Amino acid sequence: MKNLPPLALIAALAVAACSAPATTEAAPADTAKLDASGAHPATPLADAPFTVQEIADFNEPWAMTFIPGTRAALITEKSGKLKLWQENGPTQDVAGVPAVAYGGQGGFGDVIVAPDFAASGTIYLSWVEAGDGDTAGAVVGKAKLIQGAAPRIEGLQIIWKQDPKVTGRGHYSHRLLFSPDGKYLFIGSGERQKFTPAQDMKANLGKIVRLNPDGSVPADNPFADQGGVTAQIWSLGHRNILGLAFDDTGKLWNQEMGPKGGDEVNLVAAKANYGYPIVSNGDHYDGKDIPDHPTRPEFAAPKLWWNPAISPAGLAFYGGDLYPGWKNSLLMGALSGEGLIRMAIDGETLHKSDRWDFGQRIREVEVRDDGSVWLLTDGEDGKLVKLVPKR
Ligand SMILES: [Ca+2]
Ligand SMILES: [Ca+2]
Repeated sequence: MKNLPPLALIAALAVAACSAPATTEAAPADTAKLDASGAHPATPLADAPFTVQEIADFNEPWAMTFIPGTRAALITEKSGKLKLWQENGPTQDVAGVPAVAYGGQGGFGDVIVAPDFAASGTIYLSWVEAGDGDTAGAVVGKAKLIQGAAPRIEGLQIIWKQDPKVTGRGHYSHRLLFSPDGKYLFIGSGERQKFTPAQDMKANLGKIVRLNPDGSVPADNPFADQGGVTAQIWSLGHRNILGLAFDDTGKLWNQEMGPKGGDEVNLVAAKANYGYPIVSNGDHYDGKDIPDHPTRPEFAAPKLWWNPAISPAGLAFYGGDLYPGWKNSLLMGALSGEGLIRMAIDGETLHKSDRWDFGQRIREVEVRDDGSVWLLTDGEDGKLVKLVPKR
């Protein structure tokens, strides 16, 4: 009996045995300090559980979506082209796309397929439209994609517009996402670098809006009874939303480019106010202070934030098994942060699990139905790349 180790030691050995196996899944205790801070150090790409395979070249690619049940994808180029990339065929230009107001941060934006795409061929696109007096604003349209030797879209119909159009060429956001049940279209609508519209209920800027697939307003929207663009609003107090994703439990997450040192990932709730520009864990780029989130608990605080800035771009839920420990994560690209960030989802909490240093600006993250992760790198020599799991 006296040779048995004390109970505390047995417990410690048991914990050590449990945590010893090599895994990329960071336990909450490992990331608690990072999660509560803006810090998030990058690790070399060589340590990642994948290698990066370059697949195709694009000119300022902005967004992509795989066409369900195929090995093809639609990819927007900011200057105004829509490309149909095929794994086993040529990359084609899709004809019939709208003219876009290209400049600054704007041009062609997002592309997604409708929930009923298999039957209808419907896709949704966002782009920037010029207005009077050097103003501009994002719009969203739907059209039917015709594939084949000469792919094209037909019947393009604009279903939503940023209101009001304002001067400047920044913070359009114009990210699109359908709810998992296919009933609602969510649009990230940036505050157009004008700050105060994010809190203005008479503007749909700085908001996440929720629409029916035809662009009409769902009767159960939180501000539906107020009419006008107010009725479109699902959540407010956002800055520049560049990624939206549902997880497999139906929670909606968004990321947004914050002010200096205030990039955020939020859990999106109806009617919630995320506080910009009244509060932010970052501060204005001109040096002016913005009170941090804890000073105003009535505003919803980010689940995670980054300082220095990583400039988030793209957001995707990962539920697959191709990369060890990634199941139930959010994947997010970083522009100035030049990499890929993985956040483990733990109920309504997120953890800073991985940040890999690509040395390249990442614009878009997409998961194919075989569980493989694909990225678009940013810029005039942008690439479609595939993350090939290491064996
Ligand atoms: Ca996408
Ligand atoms: Ca602050």
